[in-house]
Formats: sequence, structure tokens, C-alpha cells
Amino acid sequence: MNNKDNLSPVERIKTGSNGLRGTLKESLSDDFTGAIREDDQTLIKFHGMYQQDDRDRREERVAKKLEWLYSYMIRLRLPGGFLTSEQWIGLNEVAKEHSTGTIKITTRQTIQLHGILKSHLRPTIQEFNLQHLDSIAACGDVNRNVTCTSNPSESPLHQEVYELAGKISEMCLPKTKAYYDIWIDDELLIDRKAEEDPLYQDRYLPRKLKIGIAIPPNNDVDVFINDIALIAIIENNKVIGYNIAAGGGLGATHGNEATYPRLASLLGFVDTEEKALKAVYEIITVQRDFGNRSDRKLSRLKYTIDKLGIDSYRKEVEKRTGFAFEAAKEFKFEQRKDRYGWVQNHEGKWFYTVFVEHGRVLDIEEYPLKSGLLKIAETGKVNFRFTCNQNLLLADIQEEDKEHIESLLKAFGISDATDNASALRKNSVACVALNTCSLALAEAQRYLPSLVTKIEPVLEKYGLLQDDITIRMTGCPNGCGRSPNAEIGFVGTAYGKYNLHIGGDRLGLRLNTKFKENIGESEILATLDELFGIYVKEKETEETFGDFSYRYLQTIK
Ligand code: SRM
Ligand code: SF4
Repeated sequence: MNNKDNLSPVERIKTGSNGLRGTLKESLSDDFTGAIREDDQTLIKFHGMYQQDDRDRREERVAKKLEWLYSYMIRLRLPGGFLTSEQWIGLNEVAKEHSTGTIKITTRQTIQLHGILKSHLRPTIQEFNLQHLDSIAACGDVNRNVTCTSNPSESPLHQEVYELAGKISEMCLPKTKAYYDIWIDDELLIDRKAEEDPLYQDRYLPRKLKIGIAIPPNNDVDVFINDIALIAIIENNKVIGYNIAAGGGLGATHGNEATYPRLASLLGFVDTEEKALKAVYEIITVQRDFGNRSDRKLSRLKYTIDKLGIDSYRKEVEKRTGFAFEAAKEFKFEQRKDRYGWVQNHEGKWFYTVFVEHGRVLDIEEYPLKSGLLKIAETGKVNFRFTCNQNLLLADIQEEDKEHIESLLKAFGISDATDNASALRKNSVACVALNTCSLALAEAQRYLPSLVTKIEPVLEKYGLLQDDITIRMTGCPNGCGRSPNAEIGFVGTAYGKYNLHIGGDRLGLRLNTKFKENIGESEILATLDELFGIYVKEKETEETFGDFSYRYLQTIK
């Protein structure tokens, strides 16, 4: 447990925040600046928002003696990543009125809007509220958006597992009503008793916490990167329980050897949903009580587990739940990618997975994706689901509506864009990075598409264009685009420079290793050319690029 004298400044901000209210109301009504007060910048995260600035315009603003161009990003809480068509239409309206207009699908199955000015924050949240949407706890030192295998056609049991994602999200919501108080209803009276929070108390967690649920054989959620990972175990077409793992997380800091990416370790199996919920709850309370509150770089659950040891952690959880984990059950993942195009589920409903490059839903002259999706939503015949690979599914389409949806997909170029993208492009993920992310050292979502265009001819030369190689890029080592468990991972080091990592596996079960440091585009292309050449010559039958690279790395050590 923590020494009270040695707490990080964020700890003081949380405990002194009056239930996450701080001085947010005062900050919002200060018209002299587009920013909010420093402590409130920490608290606003718990309400699903980040203060950011347009980094492309910093120099221009400073030259004009203006403050940076501050704006806010809002992230929705959408456990399992689901919106009705009505909500999608509402989201389009909000994006148009209050943000840059681009709808960003994140790597955790939800939506972000960027570029919202301070004066637009309350109207944005109020309009979301009318759509029954909120951003509570989408960021901050609490449980984040709970992810769940996205494609319902994958299993008749999807609904049950998806509902568990919602239950976990509800169970882990902070009890404070500050969100409603600040953003929606000025008149709300603070009821301290009702706001008592046995899970988070008044100090919340030492750091963010993430939970994901996978339904084998699909690991599209990259389940082992989560602080808490649940794997549905299915026998005779029934969910018989969940394997539970803990301690995943991908972030690290350049030059700080004490930080590292890690995949979750299996704790064991529980045979009921009730036990799964209880286990999740107590894994969180152990992290709350034992996590590092002095050094935020070492405060994620993965470090607590490595400090205590997995067996001690398990024992402490079992002491609190009152039951023991059973030995983990066998399971097998067979794929991590999204199933693009049409698939039909056991009830005869149709699903179409749209390829959305890096989750950016916008209109560009030659590709009006956003208008097309809006038109499709306006039919009222689809639901929207989001994937952890930053794509979206048009879901629950009846047989009689399929032809109409198909014609709209064609008319707006959406099915062509999905069909014609190379396998490498469809397996690419990039984080936001510049121009909004304050931590970015290099570009990611604005650069990876053009880099892929340059890698494609290299792959073609070796007959690999349709190989499902996963390629991921992040603008810094925090891993938001999950580059540490890609077959090819790029990690930004400086503008135009990246560390190149190889050797991750295709299913998300092995982290990659740094192969080249701080290289620019020409060296990236030359290195990949050489590696692909060796791969086609030396690979074993059916060996993926990731598995080959892993083996290759051992031989050149
Ligand atoms: Fe992330 C911080 C964007 C998924 C690890 N992440 C950030 C911030 C908020 C930057 C900041 O703190 O100021 C980025 C905002 C950029 C922007 O302008 O929007 C940001 N993270 C994202 C998103 C939007 C990337 C995307 O392009 O999709 C993803 C939003 C997910 C969501 O909906 O909740 C996103 N972030 C991830 C993931 C992947 C995942 O969870 O599947 C990771 C790696 C897994 C993990 O958590 O370890 C991730 N983000 C981080 C970290 C490193 C945390 C650590 O403890 O190691 C930071 C930095 C931090 O927290 O200090 C970070
Ligand atoms: Fe920003 Fe780094 Fe996350 Fe990319 S990986 S969004 S650059 S924090």
C-alpha cells in the first residue's frame, strides 16, 4: 500500500475534487481563455474529455501573440461499441454543429469528436444526452470503455457476452453525479450519501483501467492488452464461464527501462457470470489498494501484478471474492482481423463490415464515406457497431433490406473501398497522434495510409499483397494503436522517425521486438524490402510474417 507522503499530485486533485467537480463550472464560465484551470484538466478526463490544442497552429498562434488554439476531445462510453441508426444520425448532427465534423472510431470500439471549443462543451454533452449517450468515465483513473468481440454473426452467444460488457461498465461507473451537475442540469443538489462510492472511494484508481471480453475463436478485441481480460468459454453452444486474465497494457516511455508493454496473465476460470462480475470487481479493488500512487508511470495494474507476483495477486482477489479461481480452460483464437463485407448470422440477419481507414469517418471529394453512412442510417434499417480495429459494422439488416443497403454502399463507393483495399491496408491500425494528441512525437493516422501505399508495391514484388500482415503505427510509445503486438509495429520517436518492431504474432498473443531504431521512410522501405525477401525465401509452409520474423530474430541474435 502507499505512503501518504509520497503521493503524485494527481492524487491530491482527485481526493480534493468534491466528487470530480473541482472548479470546472468556474473554468467553463471564464471567457478570457479557451483553456480550463490546470487541476480541472485532470478532472475533465473523468467526464470523458481532454483539453487539447491544434499543434499544427502553435507557431502561428505564438507569432501572433495569441494563446494556443485550445479545444476539447470528447470520447463516448459505448460498452461493446453499439449505436442505433437514430443515434448515428444524432452523432452526425453533433459532429457538424460542435466539432471538426470528423467522427473518429477508436481502438476501443467507441467514438471521439475533436476540436470542440470550450463554449460548445455543454451543448455537445446535452445533445448527446438527448440521444441517451454519455461520456462518463470514458477517460480518467477509472474503468474505461469495456470492449467485446464485435461481430454478432460470429456466435449466437454474442448477445449474452455483449450484455456482460454493459453490466461491467455499469458496475464500474463512478457514483458521483458531477457529470449531470456540470454538463446537464445546473440545479442538481449534491447528495453526498448517494454519491458514496465503495469501489472508487474518493481517490479513484491509481491509473486508468481497461477491460475487454473475447469470444474465441475471434480475438478482434486484442483481449490480452487489457488490464482485465475475459475470454468466454463455450461448450455445447453455451457460455459455461469465463477465463479471466489480468495485467495487460501496452504503454512504455522511451528511455525508461522500468516501463514496458505486457500481455495479461491468466488468473483462472469462473463458472458463472455472477462470479465473473465479482472477480472483476475485486481485481479492481486490489489494484485500488495496492497500485502505485507515487509514480504514474508505474501505476498500471501490470506493474502491481509484477510487484506482488501473479500468485499473490490471485490470492488477494480470492480472499476478497470468497471463492477460488478454477484452472483456466482450453481455448483457441484463430483470427484477430475484422470480417469485411457481408456475413449472415444464425437468425438470418445480415452484417456488413465497412473498412474505415484508421477509424476516420469523413467526406473527401473522391470518397463521401460520411454522407454515405448517414444516408444508410436514414433508412432506419441498420444498427452501427464498432470494432477495436477502428472499423464499423452495419448490423442487424433484414434479408428484404439487404439489396437497398447494398445499392447505397455501391453508390457512395463504400463497398468498392472495402473490397479494393489491399490486405495490408485492411490490417492496418494507427492512433490519432498529430495534430491533436499532446503526447505525439510523430505522425500516425495522417501518415500510415501513404506509407502503406509505398509498401504495397514492395509486397507485390514478393507476391505478398494479399497476405494478412498486421501493421500498426503509434506516434509515441503509449501504444494507443496497439503497435506493440502487431507483426510490423512502428513507434514514433521524433517527427518523421520511428522505431520498427517485428515478431509479434497474427493473433495478438505475442509482443513484438524492436528491430531498427529511429529510422525514416527510406530506411523503413529498404528494411521491409529486405525482410520480405528473406521471408518468401526462408519461410516454412503457412508460416506468417510475424512468426517468421520472431524465428529470424532468434537466428540473428
Ligand atoms: Fe490512448 C493517452 C488516444 C487507445 C494507451 N490516448 C492517450 C491520449 C488521451 C493522449 C493524452 O493523454 O493526452 C490520446 C488522445 C489523442 C487524441 O487526440 O484523440 C489517446 N488511445 C487513444 C485512441 C483514440 C487511439 C485511436 O486512434 O483510436 C484510443 C482511444 C480508446 C478508447 O476509446 O478508450 C486509445 N490508448 C489506447 C490503447 C489501446 C487499447 O486500449 O486497446 C492503449 C494501449 C493499451 C494500454 O492502455 O496500455 C492506449 N493512451 C495510452 C497511454 C499509455 C498508458 C499507460 O499506462 O501505459 C496513454 C498515456 C497516458 O495515459 O498517460 C494514452
Ligand atoms: Fe498520442 Fe501516443 Fe496515443 Fe498515439 S500512441 S494517440 S501519439 S498518446
